[in-house]
Amino acid sequence: MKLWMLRLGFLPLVAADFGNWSLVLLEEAVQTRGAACLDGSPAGYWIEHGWGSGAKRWIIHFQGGGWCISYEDCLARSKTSLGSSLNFTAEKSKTLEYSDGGVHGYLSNQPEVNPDFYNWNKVFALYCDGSSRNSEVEGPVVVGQKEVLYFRGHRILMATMESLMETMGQGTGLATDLIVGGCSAGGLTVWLHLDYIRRLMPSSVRVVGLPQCGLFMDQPDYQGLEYFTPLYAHIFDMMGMIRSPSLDPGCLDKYSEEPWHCFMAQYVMPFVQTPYFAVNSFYDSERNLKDIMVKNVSQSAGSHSYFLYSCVSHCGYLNHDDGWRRLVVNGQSLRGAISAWYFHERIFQGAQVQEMPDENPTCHPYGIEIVV
Ligand SMILES: *[C@@H]1O[C@H](CO)[C@@H](O)[C@H](O)[C@H]1NC(C)=O
Ligand SMILES: *[C@@H]1O[C@H](CO)[C@@H](O)[C@H](O)[C@H]1NC(C)=O
Ligand SMILES: CC(=O)N[C@H]1CO[C@H](CO)[C@@H](O)[C@@H]1O
Repeated sequence: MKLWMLRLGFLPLVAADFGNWSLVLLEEAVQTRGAACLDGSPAGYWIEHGWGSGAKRWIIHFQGGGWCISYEDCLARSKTSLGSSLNFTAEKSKTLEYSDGGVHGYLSNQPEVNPDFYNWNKVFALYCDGSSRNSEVEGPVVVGQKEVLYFRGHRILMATMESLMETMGQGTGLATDLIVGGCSAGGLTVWLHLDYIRRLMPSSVRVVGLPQCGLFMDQPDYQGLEYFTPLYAHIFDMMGMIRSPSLDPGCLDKYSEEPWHCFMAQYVMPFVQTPYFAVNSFYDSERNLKDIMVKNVSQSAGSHSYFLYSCVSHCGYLNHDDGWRRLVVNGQSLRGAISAWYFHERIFQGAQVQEMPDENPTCHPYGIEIVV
């Protein structure tokens, strides 16, 4: 799977200080659950504890980074931080500064940037399974003569949520709020597992989803090429996804002949019951056809919210200090729409269908630096 590296070129002048963020490695869960990255190392997440009015409120952001599509590809990935925790500590600043746009925008701890969520507990869940937390193969897979791979995305999801629930229960007492976010393969993680996470949490916790750019459509692209569908059908089998307990039961029922459908957001969307606010660009990967995306999202939405925009961007707006403040669709900024939705239950259903990418003057003028 190629990595998207969009509009690179602007490095911040001052290195950010991520002193309040610490790494949690889920070491015990390797033994107890078999929750492991592709290479067998423990999964993990970065956490910044909340304070004041945010002390019992939580955001978890699921990091993205595509998928691996064959044993060889997964083996190559297992030697990087998208498949191994070996370098998580060493790569702290890089990850928190750039991955999916980093811990900016809705993950910022600055009240000017992020007045609603700045003091919440924030979790940046690292992505090391290559499956949007959906693989489930019991034994290790031997590749070549001696190399071993683990497909344990579901177990990582469980280990992560268990660890968070334990932390939530310590000190401040039970959490009141949980926003489940993510971009790209992390956005797909939200679509796939939001209802399951809802069921894991005590009912007193308000849980909502904020998936960004996790819609990879089952459609020929603008060049007539079928890109995502054959890919997903293949990795669904290869990674044992049918055994993932967090797949949507309603979707599996409907697509029992071809369950790989339930690894695609557009087919899962109509079954998602937990409130969500979908954030997606039409031009994120050049592979989406905008009219079809609008139709699909709007027909599935019901009373859910969505914010569809025409900027050339994959991840980056939700996690970008400037982008998330300035991007406007139908007279409403991304930040403002999410705030009104979360705190005043105002549904926002905005899709800006424009012929030309970046025609909207509130698209970021100088490019957003992100690595997915
Ligand atoms: C760390 O958190 C404190 C509040 O507990 C905040 O005042 C400070 O700005 C934070 N530091 C950084 C570098 O984010
Ligand atoms: C860890 O970092 C070293 C040094 O940059 C690199 O050579 C190695 O491939 C990395 N390994 C993983 C698993 O990320
Ligand atoms: C609700 C809706 O519009 N669903 C459509 C989404 O896209 C797929 C593939 O084009 C269609 O089959 C669905 O009918």
